[in-house]
Amino acid sequence: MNAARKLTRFAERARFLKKYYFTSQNGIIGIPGSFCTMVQQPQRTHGLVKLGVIGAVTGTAVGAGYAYYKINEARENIALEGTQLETTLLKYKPPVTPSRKIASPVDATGLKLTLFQYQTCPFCCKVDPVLRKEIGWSSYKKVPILLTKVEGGYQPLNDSTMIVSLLASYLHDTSHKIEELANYYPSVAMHDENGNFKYEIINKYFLMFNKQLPKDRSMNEITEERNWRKWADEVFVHTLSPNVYRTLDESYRTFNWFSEVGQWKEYFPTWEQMLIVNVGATAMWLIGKRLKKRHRLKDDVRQSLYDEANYWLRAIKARGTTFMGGSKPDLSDLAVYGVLKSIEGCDAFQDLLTHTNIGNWYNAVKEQVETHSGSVNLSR
Ligand SMILES: N[C@@H](CCC(=O)N[C@@H](CS)C(=O)NCC(=O)O)C(=O)O
Repeated sequence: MNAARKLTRFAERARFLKKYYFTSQNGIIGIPGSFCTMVQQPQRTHGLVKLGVIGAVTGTAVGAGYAYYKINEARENIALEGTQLETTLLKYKPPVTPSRKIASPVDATGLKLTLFQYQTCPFCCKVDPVLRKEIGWSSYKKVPILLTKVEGGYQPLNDSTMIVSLLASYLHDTSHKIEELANYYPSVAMHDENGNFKYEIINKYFLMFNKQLPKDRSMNEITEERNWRKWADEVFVHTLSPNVYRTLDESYRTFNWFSEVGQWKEYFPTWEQMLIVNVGATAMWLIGKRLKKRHRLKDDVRQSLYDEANYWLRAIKARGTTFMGGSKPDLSDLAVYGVLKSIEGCDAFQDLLTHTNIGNWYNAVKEQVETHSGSVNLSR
């Protein structure tokens, strides 16, 4: 009823407006003015006041509701602090077709693993779909996620560092089941240093040695490995985005490379692939500038990348070994390698090879990875 009345009034006004508009066009100057001031203006004032009141009331109600929701959410989050996020076993594997299957020629563990990842995400590359519908089944919304087939279902493992620590713990002592080990890495509710609420796996850099410390490694080496892994996540990785999205041109080249290695043309319709490249390249170029500030990179962001790479290389040099782990890469070598591998096709990576000596170390790790040199630890 109300809507019909409004529509009729609108039609009437439109007719009125049309009439005076044409009159004005015909040279009767001032009519539209009087039309406005004498006829329309009082009505508009009423309308405006009414609209203003409605707006204010609605705004206040929505604002109050939102504030109440936020305050409540903050209170609930504080109450959650220190509590553990329940991890549930999936009864069935989510119905997602893997984009590739890898059968390792040297794997003797019998583990059946499904990795949800972005091909060029630095966190994912540490462990090895752009619109993320593939992880719709998960309440954790980041990748990588590793789904492990266990007795009675599938155990999701979230967070690259936790995945690496858990698998390394498993390989150290296979007598513990994956799902048991997962219980040793609880996600605990907390607020970070900026007051943001999050779940964090506080011990994710720790391996579960199960009272059997590795015989060939000192406590100092184990602690160092942990610290360098943390450095890879908290410092080194933050030099990447501002570098690979440094200019709009560079950002486009980076996204085209992502599209190539992620085979986006194969997995997405053309419009989606083009949308991701165009929107992604522009958005990331803008976001890259913010990240540069947030992580206090130098004006010339390349320099920050080189500085951190040199910091890493100096530490290896001080050890006098090929890798941080000695004659074989340890988990910190693999973490830094993974982070860099994610930008292998970018200008920034080529510049890094030209301006630092990281190439020797990088290629040495690459050779170890590609020849599965770590597999000697699997055949015990
Ligand atoms: N701490 C996490 C960070 C993972 C992360 O931030 N992943 C990004 C991709 S590089 C992500 O999934 N972001 C959420 C999104 O894409 O919406 C880890 O190490 O796994």
